[in-house]
Amino acid sequence: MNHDLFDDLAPDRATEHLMDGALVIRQFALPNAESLMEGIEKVTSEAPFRHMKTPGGHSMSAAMSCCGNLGWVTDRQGYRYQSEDPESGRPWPAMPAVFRELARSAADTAGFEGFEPDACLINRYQPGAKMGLHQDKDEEDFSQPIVSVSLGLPIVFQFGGLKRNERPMRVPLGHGDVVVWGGPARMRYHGVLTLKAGEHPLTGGYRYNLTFRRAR
Ligand code: MD3
Ligand code: FE
Repeated sequence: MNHDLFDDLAPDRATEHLMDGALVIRQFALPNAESLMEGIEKVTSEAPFRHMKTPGGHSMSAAMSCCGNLGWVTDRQGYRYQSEDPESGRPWPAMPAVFRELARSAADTAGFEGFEPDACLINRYQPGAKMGLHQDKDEEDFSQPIVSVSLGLPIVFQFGGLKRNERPMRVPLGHGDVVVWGGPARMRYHGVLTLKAGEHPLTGGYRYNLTFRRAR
């Protein structure tokens, strides 16, 4: 369904189809933004943000942490999901209820009913941080969507094709914006451009991104 006609009337629930399978729900997370930030603080007090190493040995410019039954990790061995934080050897922190419920209701809105994420990756961008074009393919079932939640400073998101060489489209993502990526959009290349410096009343000099996944 396309709600473009109502975007001016209901700016708090405006949706845009980027393309088949990708639904942007502008400011969907705004009512929960403070609770989400408290969740991020709780999770990262137990599993602190860190700059993980790619298999190639480079440090990622975004700092990451995870919560839920599984967390995504990268190191010299490769990319994978695992149930323990490699820094502590302990299970990842529990996924806060507000995280789970928001991801489920965004997925419902996009037509993916009953989404039950078992992993939430938390990315924190400081000015200068970016994420190059990549595919998310470490999950077992690509028929499950991914839900992303942006908080704090705005960034330009890049959304490409199924091959790395397809020219990506650029979409600005701001505080509270939620995107559901499923169906034919699920395997597209994507990334974000370099974060510009700024100050946000809730997140200070950072942008946070939560991605909810069904890893297994
Ligand atoms: C499209 N994060 O964590 S969120 C990632 O802003 C990641 O931190 C970016 O890419 C960020 O893997 C982009 C939007 C996003 C997330 C997952 C996707 C778009 C996606 C998976 C498939 C297609
Ligand atoms: Fe990704």
